[in-house]
Amino acid sequence: MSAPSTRPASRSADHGALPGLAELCPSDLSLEMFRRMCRARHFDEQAFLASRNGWLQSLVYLSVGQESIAAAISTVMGGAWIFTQHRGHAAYLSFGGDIEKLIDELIGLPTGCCRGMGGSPCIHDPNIRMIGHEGLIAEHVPIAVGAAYASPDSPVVCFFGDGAVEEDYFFGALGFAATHNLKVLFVCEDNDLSVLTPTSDRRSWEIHEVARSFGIRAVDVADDPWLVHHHVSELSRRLPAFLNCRTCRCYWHVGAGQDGPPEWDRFNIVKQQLAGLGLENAAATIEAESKAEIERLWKSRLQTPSAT
Ligand SMILES: Cc1ncc(C[n+]2csc(CCOP(=O)(O)OP(=O)(O)O)c2C)c(N)n1
Ligand SMILES: [Mg+2]
Repeated sequence: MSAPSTRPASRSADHGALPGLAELCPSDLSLEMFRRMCRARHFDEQAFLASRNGWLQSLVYLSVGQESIAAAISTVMGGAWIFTQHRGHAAYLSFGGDIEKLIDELIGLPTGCCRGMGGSPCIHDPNIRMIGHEGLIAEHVPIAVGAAYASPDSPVVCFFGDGAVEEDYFFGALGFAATHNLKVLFVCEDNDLSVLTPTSDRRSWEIHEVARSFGIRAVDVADDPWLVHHHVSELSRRLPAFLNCRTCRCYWHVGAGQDGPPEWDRFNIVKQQLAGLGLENAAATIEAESKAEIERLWKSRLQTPSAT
């Protein structure tokens, strides 16, 4: 029997919505999550241009469209060890990574966060407790679980994609974390694509249900930052836990281009919601300042003598 070809109802910007969360959230927190989204969005819009102009040494994997997940989680779990796979710019920047060091990394300079040797897919920076991956999808998941086993007092946030969860070693890692009650928040950034193949063509099961079958608490929601913040605040009290987060990437799997319009763009939805909360001006100021700062830093780093 062939797999169903239509998108499930869970592929929606409102999946798992809880009405009133944004209204209940303190304004400072709403704006801080948005500030982190802006950092990632405007960084990657500049990375897009730099890649298109041929100024980057490495392949570039953009987080555009997916920024809200790391932005929200980092406001709950700042200071945790962070493991990501190739689409890690938003996590790096949301968890306090240095913008200039990330630009330098993409340009291939020795002043990059990984000395210019890892590039976009392997961001690694011990200064913010971020461990980069090597290239095999999900290979960092057993390593993240091992880190939690070795350091039981340090929580770990492990980001991966919906394609990565199909690797066999992923399941072993999940089971080990459940058996040993390890402090890991597993975060699936579920953009419904493994390169260009949608989930419905790849598998008939849901990863959050697999996590539950191991006895791990799991939720499956869209990438609304207030919703993510709400669930992670609760889940992080008792780890391990699993968050499957439905999201959309706006650009190509790798490089600077667009496959087509995304199903939704959370960044613009959040801006509209902030306006509805009476925070339009504050949000506009945050975005303008963030954009100007990031553009200035990109321009300045691209002009360093060793950048060409
Ligand atoms: C073990 C392994 N198999 C295949 C690949 C080739 N590959 C690179 S990225 C990718 C898709 C990853 O999809 P997902 O985990 O959903 O992350 P996304 O790119 O959507 O963020 C694949 C199959 C790989 N790097 N490693
Ligand atoms: Mg994916």
